Amino acid sequence: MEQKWWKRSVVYQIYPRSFMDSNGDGVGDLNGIISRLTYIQKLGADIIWLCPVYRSPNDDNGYDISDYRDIMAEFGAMADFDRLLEKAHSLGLKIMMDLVVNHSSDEHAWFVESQRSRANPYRDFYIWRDGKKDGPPNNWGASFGGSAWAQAGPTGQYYLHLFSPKQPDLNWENPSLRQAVYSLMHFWLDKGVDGFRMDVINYISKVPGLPDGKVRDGSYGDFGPYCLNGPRIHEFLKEMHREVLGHYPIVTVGEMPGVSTDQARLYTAPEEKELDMVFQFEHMAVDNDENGRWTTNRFRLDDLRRVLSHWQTALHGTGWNSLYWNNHDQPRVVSRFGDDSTPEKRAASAKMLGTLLHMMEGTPYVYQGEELGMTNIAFDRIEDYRDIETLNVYDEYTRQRGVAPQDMLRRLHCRSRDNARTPMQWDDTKNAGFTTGTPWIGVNPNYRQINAASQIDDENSVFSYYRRLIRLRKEIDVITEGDYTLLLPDHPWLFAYQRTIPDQRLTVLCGFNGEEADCADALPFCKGRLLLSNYGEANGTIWRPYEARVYLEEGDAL
Ligand code: TEU
Ligand code: CA
Repeated sequence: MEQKWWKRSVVYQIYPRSFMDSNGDGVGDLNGIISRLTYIQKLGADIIWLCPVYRSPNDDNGYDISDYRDIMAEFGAMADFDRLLEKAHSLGLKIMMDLVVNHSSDEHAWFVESQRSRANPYRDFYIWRDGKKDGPPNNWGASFGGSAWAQAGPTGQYYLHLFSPKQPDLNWENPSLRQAVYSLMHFWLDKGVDGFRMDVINYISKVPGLPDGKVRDGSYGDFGPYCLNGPRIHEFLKEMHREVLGHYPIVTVGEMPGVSTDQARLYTAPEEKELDMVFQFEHMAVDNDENGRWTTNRFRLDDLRRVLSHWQTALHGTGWNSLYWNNHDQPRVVSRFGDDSTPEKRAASAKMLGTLLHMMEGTPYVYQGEELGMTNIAFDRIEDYRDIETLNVYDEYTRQRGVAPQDMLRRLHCRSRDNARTPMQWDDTKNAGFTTGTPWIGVNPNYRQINAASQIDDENSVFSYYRRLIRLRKEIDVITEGDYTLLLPDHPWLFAYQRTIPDQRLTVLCGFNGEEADCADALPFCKGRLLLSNYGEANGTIWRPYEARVYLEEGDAL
């Protein structure tokens, strides 16, 4: 596999609304990001993934775009974006924009026109259908609850929205729509941005006829089989690559709920000329239960180990993995797969989880605050939550499914997207140094103990450990290129694997043990130089809580 620059890169994801507020209105903004760029540079990340900053009514916090060529008023102006780009580049940081083109906002000029009449030139920029027996065209349910169809305008027709009613799906069957998207992509790439993260990009090709889906739980049909990885998806992505992507030295990652390794290979193999990597979701479902995501269910190490190992071996030498634990849609990993019950276990397990991921093959993504060991939030009232998905699912489960409010709040504490969206914790001053105003969402009260100021100069902090992990990726070839072999596949609490190239062997041993334990099984693999440990040094077979060790063997005789 050719060595592409982004294979040794680490991406830092910024959710602008919650990152840094520069003007005291309680909402993060572009000038706030500019003021914190040197922090990201100190961490050692190479690329910033910027969640949507385009003009938006914020029904889904920017994932509902009303003008792809302008900046959201709350975040600043285009001049601020241009300064951010210039300053980032001057610090050696690249900027990856968030491209949301499966759907737009219903306040986009295209939709405002489209809903006027069947004959409007923009009608076919969206997916309009006649209803059936004065009901929606099919039984699909939307991701944020309710029917995936709504009516607008005087024609009585319905339009498709796989997310909220304010996020109408764009009609990719229409070549004019596709050209309009390619044109906006050129607009940003010609400004010098360095790539795109593409929101639910494997949703853009729908099965003709839009047939009813299987009704699973609740009363709506599943759109998945008819909208994910659809019949023309590769044709569309190859056209996008021909028309846009192939003309710039950029990096692309497709967010692909429901993608398999076989499909991921087709999306990311260089010879396919589509995308560079994908976000898969299998490891994000290991703690679902029979009711899906909305549960307090804990994961099983066997499942996590099996899924991550499968993706490592399936894409080795053919495609490329993105490696992530967190993003703005997921609960925080130290609370989810680690242990935030004490400061010591939180720090140890945060470092262990970082080790487990960053020593794998792929491009790692660090979500804002992950490098500090930031945790989930437990708001005790639904009124403290802000996320449309969280509010809708609380309403559905308490009013329609008979789940007690306190029980549903406990589930939200584990799975709500707002776990990732509380303000970045910069220091122990008011509002964690995020804003001098009233934050748009509550700050986690543990900011006094967990914040950047207390960690950036502490050699033993999670921040400093993440810096070492990121630096190792640039120094040790086997991390980028090595084969993957799972070790001790049945061990009850140790996740261990090896990466090898002819003259280097890396052995990574990560304990999910909550208490100190003896690990004689690990001893045969503890060979070579101890490259990194979250306890500083190794102590034979004694395995401290959430202990991680990385050994490196080098030489021709491996
Ligand atoms: O998320 C895609 C998606 O499938 C989400 O529904 C996500 O999986 C779910 O919330 C559980 O994690 C993307 C964006 O990342 C998300 O923020 C947007 O809300 C969504 O698309 C619509 O644009
Ligand atoms: Ca602000």
